[in-house]
Amino acid sequence: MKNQTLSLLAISLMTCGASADFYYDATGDLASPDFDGEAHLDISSVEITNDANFLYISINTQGDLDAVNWGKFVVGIDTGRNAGDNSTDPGSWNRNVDWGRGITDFIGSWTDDGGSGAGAELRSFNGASWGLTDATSLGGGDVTADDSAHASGTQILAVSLSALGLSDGDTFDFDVFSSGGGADPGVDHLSRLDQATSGWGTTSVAGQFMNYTVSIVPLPSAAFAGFIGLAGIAGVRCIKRR
Ligand SMILES: [Ca+2]
Ligand SMILES: [Ca+2]
Repeated sequence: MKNQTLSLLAISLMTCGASADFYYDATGDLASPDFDGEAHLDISSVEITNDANFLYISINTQGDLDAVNWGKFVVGIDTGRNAGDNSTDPGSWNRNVDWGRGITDFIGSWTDDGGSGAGAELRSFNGASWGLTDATSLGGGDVTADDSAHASGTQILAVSLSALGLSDGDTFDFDVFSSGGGADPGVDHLSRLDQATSGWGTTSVAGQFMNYTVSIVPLPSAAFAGFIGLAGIAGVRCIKRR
């Protein structure tokens, strides 16, 4: 049994890159009194995984996204394909955010339709200016948003690896923040366990970005997949935190 346990551990370590990476955040790290009661903006964790074509990002919050009719979630990404940009407009989707560094791409997403849907857009910096790569309203397929887990507080996004210029083995840095409309700050940043801003009128400042490495693992054979399934390790997670 001991040898089997060790073998299963070895398998889990080998397949870790193919399962979701889990990045936790503190809860209750929103400034009072401005953000009191805004549990749907309180990020508790983010999970990222990928397949051969897409990056999948689940942003978990403390609230019920079906119970509110507003809320934005922005994923800032630095792939390193150019020096990046830290401008507010549009580098933080016009929000009052200081990334503390340049980013090359961001996903701006919304949940503010009363729970009946979700949307997102993908914008990228080419080294000189920002451009709109795709949006759910355009339907190009490079970015999608899923509201199926809104009741449990989760915003699910998918973004094309090729649109980000990423392939197997590439590592990128990222942060995620929640926000409201207009020039609101990042109410909660995944990159910070403490308060990122003191209130609606104050610029939020990101902490140290986290990173994710794209790992495209060939599908296991049916027999091997069955073994993994019986072993019950499908839920293995790589837990990361700055
Ligand atoms: Ca939080
Ligand atoms: Ca935080």
